[in-house]
Amino acid sequence: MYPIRVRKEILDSWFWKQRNPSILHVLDELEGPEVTGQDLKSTAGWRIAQKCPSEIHVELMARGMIPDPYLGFNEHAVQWVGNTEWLYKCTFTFEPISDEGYTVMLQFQGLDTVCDVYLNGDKILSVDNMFRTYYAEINSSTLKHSNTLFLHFKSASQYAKAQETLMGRVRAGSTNLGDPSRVYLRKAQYDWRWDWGPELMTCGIYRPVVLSSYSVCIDDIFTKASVDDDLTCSLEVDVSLSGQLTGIDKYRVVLKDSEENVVRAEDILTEGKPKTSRTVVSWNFDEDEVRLWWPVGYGEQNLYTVELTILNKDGVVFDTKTLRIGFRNVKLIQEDLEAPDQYGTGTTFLFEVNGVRMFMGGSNWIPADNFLTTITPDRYRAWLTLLRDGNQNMVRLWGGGIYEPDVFYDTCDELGLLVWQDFQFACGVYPAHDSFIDSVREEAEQNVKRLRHHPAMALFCGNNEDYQMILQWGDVKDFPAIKIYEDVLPSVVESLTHPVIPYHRGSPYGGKGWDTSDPTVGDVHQWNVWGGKEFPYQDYDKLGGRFVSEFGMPSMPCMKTISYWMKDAAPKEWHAQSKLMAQHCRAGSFERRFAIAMNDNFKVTEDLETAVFNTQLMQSEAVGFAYQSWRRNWGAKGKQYTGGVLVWQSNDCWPVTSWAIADYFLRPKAVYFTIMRHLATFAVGITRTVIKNKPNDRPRQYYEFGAFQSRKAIIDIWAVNGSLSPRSATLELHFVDLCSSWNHKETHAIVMPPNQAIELLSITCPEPSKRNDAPPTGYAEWTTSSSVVIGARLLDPENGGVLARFSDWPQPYRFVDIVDPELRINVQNSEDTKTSTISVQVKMPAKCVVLGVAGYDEDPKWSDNALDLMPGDTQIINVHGLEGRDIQASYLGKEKATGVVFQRV
Ligand code: BMA
Repeated sequence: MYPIRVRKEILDSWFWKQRNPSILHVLDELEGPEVTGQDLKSTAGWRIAQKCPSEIHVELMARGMIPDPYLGFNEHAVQWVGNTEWLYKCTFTFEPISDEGYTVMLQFQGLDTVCDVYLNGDKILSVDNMFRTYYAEINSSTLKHSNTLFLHFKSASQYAKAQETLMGRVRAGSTNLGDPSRVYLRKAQYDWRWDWGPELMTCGIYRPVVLSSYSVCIDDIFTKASVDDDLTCSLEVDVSLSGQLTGIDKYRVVLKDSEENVVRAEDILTEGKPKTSRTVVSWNFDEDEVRLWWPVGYGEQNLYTVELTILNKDGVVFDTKTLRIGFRNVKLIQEDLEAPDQYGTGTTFLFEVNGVRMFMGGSNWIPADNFLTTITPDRYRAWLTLLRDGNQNMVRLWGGGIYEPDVFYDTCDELGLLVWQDFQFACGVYPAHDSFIDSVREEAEQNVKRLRHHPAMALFCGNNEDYQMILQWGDVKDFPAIKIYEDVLPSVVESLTHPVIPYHRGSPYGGKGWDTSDPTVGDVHQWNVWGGKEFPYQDYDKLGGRFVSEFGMPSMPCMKTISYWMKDAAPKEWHAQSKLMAQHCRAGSFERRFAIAMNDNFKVTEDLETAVFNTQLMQSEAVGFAYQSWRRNWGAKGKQYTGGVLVWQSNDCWPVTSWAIADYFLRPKAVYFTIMRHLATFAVGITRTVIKNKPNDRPRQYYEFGAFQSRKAIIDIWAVNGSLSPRSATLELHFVDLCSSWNHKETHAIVMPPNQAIELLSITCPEPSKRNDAPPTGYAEWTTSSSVVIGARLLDPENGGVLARFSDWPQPYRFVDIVDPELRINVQNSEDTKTSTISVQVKMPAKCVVLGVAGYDEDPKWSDNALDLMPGDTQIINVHGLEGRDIQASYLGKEKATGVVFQRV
């Protein structure tokens, strides 16, 4: 009788060692001594691995043989690891499953990267693509009860350099990204160093090794879950098999909902003609038989499982496979706009899911660690939940990282986060010789097949910034990889997905002659505030596009995270411009760029904690202004000028100063909460345009106190209704003077049409009738609105509940005379002190009130934070895990929460 497929992950004891180049034949290393003690100086012997999957740096760290490269300057002390060859070995047992013919297959789901694999002394694979799964079919007669796998990893950096010598040096990125030879090797490009990450050339078995024995194997199931324009659903299931098909009697397909209820089940007889590939079922569903999957905010994330089983005539199972799917229809709509906006007309770039056009708000994901084997499923879930809780509905997986493991996409399906997946090419002139194309095609096919059933999958994208960089450099004659982006990848996506998942050539891409900065077509990466032309961030509203898939502002992480890399550092390093702070900041020209953005807006400070607060506030203000300005462009159909905004970047891969909105330890920065508020279902926004007595080149939002006089300010107020029904509300405006007791309140009844932004008011900012500090002689016409904070709230007309709030402060902040807000925080703990309700109120306006706790115990989770507070508007925050600890607060004007002084010596 043919047996059921046996599949086991090889978790038996793995050993590792450094290759000894004086031993000529690598296989002679196999019998070397095992080292059990802590001989820290020698890497000669075999040491038992902590676990498998395994990476060499992680093993070396666990043994104390290298220091933690995330601390201090240690990155530089571990560079030798990437220039070294490494060996792994493992002995595994094998049990024959039948007397009759069957196949034995070894599957390597992720080898990083250049590796020869030997089984019982014979070379079975020679591989060089980290993004592919490699298969080795084993002749079962060569297997014994006990078998040895032996893996020889070569140095990836040296391999890439050798390829470069053969094929020529190309342009790739800038000096603060890794060595250009990286383009020749299919290995995560950020390993070579990026402008937010260290240079750590990882090496090892980073994903499982699986041994399978079978007579028949389901190689693949292709689930074509379709949703028509009238929202009727259907499912076609294709299967591909390998092995000995003759004994197959039937295919059984079962569709279940998430509660395990069977929706449909069918046995399909082969009638003696089993085929290696065929469609097994084609089901059309009645209304309500299955429910749609929706992105977060638009409905439930209904998921189903498709279970396919292959049986013989006695009902014995050969193989079975289950995939979780969802019914949804996703389209990328690029159609003519009805009327021009500030950029012209052009075409939309927006996503439509199940017939609903949706504004995308999200962020750009990089790998969450340089050591991929250390990212647990729980950490993936925590990260993605953080994004979802931050009102994000899309995450873009950037092209210089990896195709993430299944758990990432499974979690996105569950949370309703749409996925924009770049193919793994970033910022370089990639080659296109035959063997490279073959490997890339295989990589693309495998990953598209692995990801296509996820309802969260919204877009495949050819690369990150390869078109843009070539355009910018202007001197690159040859762009061979165009074959990859315009031929290989689109045809893989087109032929292997159904309904076809949209494909976009590159990010950014659009415009004539691939003018990747054309704001009227395709997507744009807006790097002209941080970088490029270094415009003030107050100009973001003029720097949008049809879809802004990247833009960002960096900030320092919080003091707790800085303390991690500062471990044992001398007091003099606790300064924003110290050597250790520079070691943990990789952004090009960060000194000059920070200086511009910070000096424009904030008072210069010597104190590190104050500088941390100020950079986070700067990032929060800049990015927040961009989100709100660009969401304001989401108009009615025909006027959906901006279809989405994805900030650079969601996360960090080590503790660092970067564009991340939450740091390596998942500690959200102020900007995280600001984005959350701007992406809420209902949002309200204000811009202030200060009218000056003479034209000048300062930001429109600035009050002038130099050669010009500010006469008055015009305020524009708008709102966004992200729900699919119209909504009535009361717009309440509260003007509060920071210099006197003057204040003014007014309300307006409004109606917000569904799924769009609406302009509400354009008025002159009222001015305090009397100020304590009358302008000096000659300044009689000086506007007094320069000390007025404007609070706007959208209130539910029925019950007065707050639907949205925003406050606009006079700018620049360095000129604002802050007054003590008389902050009052009231904590009500639940009985077990796990959850607490906090009410926060002020007597005078407060900017960016950051609540926190002292010490290094686990951070509490705040439902909101980095609050702008107005008098008379108590804000309620839910906190999880406060556990009785005291709350500390910092805000503009009192930037130090801890009271601890880190002084420059
Ligand atoms: C974008 C990204 C990354 C980079 C980031 C910040 O262009 O695609 O390459 O890390 O900018 O410079």
